[in-house]
Amino acid sequence: MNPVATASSPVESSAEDRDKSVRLTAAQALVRFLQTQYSEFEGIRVRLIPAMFGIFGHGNVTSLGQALFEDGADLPYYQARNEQSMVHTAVGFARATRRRSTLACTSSIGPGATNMVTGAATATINRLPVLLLPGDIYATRRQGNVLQQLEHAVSADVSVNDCLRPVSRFFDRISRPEQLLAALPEAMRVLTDPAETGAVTIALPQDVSTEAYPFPIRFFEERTWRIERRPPHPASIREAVELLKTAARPAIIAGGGVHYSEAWDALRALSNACGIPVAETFAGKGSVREDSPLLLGGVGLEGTPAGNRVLREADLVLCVGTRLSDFVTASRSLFQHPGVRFLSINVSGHDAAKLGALTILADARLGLEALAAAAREAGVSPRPPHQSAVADARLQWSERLSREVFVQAPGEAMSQGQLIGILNQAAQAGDTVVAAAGGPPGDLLKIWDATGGRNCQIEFGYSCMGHEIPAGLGVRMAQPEGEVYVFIGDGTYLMNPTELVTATQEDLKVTVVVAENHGFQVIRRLQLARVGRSFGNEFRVRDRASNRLEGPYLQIDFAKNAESMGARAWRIRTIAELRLALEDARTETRSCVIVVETEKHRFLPGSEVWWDAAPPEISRDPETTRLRTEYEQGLRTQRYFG
Ligand SMILES: Cc1ncc(C[n+]2csc(CCOP(=O)(O)OP(=O)(O)O)c2C)c(N)n1
Ligand SMILES: [Mg+2]
Repeated sequence: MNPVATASSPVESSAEDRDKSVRLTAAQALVRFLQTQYSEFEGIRVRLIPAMFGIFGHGNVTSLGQALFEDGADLPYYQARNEQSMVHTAVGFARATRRRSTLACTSSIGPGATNMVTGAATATINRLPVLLLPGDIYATRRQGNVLQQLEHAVSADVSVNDCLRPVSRFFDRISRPEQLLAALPEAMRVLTDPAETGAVTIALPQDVSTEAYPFPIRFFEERTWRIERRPPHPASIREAVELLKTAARPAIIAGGGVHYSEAWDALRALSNACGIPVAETFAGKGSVREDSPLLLGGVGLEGTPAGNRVLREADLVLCVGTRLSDFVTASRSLFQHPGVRFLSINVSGHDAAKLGALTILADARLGLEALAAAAREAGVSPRPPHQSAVADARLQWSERLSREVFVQAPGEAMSQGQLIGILNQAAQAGDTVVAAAGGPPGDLLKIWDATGGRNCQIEFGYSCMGHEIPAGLGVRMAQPEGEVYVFIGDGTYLMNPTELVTATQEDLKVTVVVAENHGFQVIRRLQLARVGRSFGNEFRVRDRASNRLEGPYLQIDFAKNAESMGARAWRIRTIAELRLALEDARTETRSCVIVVETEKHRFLPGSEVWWDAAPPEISRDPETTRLRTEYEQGLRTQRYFG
């Protein structure tokens, strides 16, 4: 089923009906309201919230549960296994629809609600809309303290749902049913505002959500929320083009905003016309849709050495739709040109102003188009020395890839780099790979070829282990065609495999590729680089003598676990087996889990940048002390840009 395609028939009421009202409970009003909300972008109208996920408890079963049963014909209800997961599903769905649409998530009070906090943070940090509907404690309070109520010693009106405030872009607690009349339109506005969007939380006290109120009929009329493109101010374009005219080594950093604004063509046009190379962030991966001599790949800590070399020497950096996190800027140590200037196109003033940039507060496409037009008028053209430096950096990296990454090291298991290479070859136009934590996101940023329609959805705003499988379900709900590859480590699989049950229940096929490297290996790699000792990161049994996790590696049957939830599973050791499994998986209708034994301590070449992750200032271990000194040297490369 494709919930995006679900649309109710228009609800139109006559002028005299409009002032009439209908008595509904708060939950019934909410369910009816959600069924008449649409978003519109570039003339395409879709249901803003086409479905609701949930897990019922005493906080929502008699209210929203009843309302969905009686009034929810156009709001299909999906059951999740864990409240955190359902928010991740909504995040995956929202990203795949490029923020035109999202899902609602209902939870009971207490633990169900707090389980959503991590999902909410994932949504808000990634600037992706989700609607959260946690149950809440009684408003009347005549019952005394209810099951799962936190009794705050000095703030009687605080409930655990207040934990959702800092991770929400809008929060309201409905202590009277009629408050929905104000709260819900504001919730929809925030969800559809490109600059403000994120998690929106409407907390529903258990008693209030079953209470009735005469809601005006007009409240339930269809409403379309236009997602607008903000045009740039001409003055900011004039200033920006002055910078472009004089720059000798300009470079672009393309972030998630390029995708949300569908600015791919505008990006390519500006890049080609002015000869500006493009590096991509995690969220911006795939911004350059066809291979180009100006595509540098990833930037920053998990970027390519090619991208980082060009950015290191850039004298003008044009940041488009990016939050410029430390992974992108290498903790603000990447940009080393003494006179480097920054230009930012962003819908969010907060992000635009970072690094003391000259800001173009605008939609990415409109900003890029205006800049390209102004640059053409000003006669900005490619600079040949810059072009050849870019070509040289690209060539060096691609040679290194064939020499060091896509080759089998003797006596070793398959490397994660080889695995990604095979998966990339198997992927076709319209397929999507999803990743969030462990080695996969960084390695995908570095070597996944996202051109030719092989989409890459990396959640690296929160880099939340456990996001991936549920998010894959969300992608599948938005994209009925093409394979959805969820690429995760064994640690992430163990944290949250259970939405595979939901995949089976709803016939939402995902293909999970698990790199089994027997531990939290990316963190062990960091530990060795910054502390110098391996401790507590591998999946090994306790060694009695050392009393540490240094015994034999655990034997975990991931395939059996996946099969128990209705998936088809493979255990893979060789490249030939992997190719065959991926072929079979494409024709399989069930969800698939391909468990690949990968070399534990073999990593991709580094990105050749520094990162601010500090070793301890004090240690009795000379190796740790040495690493601290090395770190402090790197600290000198960190710069202040305003
Ligand atoms: C919920 C959560 N807890 C902890 C972390 C910190 N963390 C980042 S990567 C990682 C290891 C992941 O292990 P695995 O999935 O096996 O991937 P690998 O590192 O082996 O590639 C951990 C613990 C996180 N990102 N998310
Ligand atoms: Mg692992």
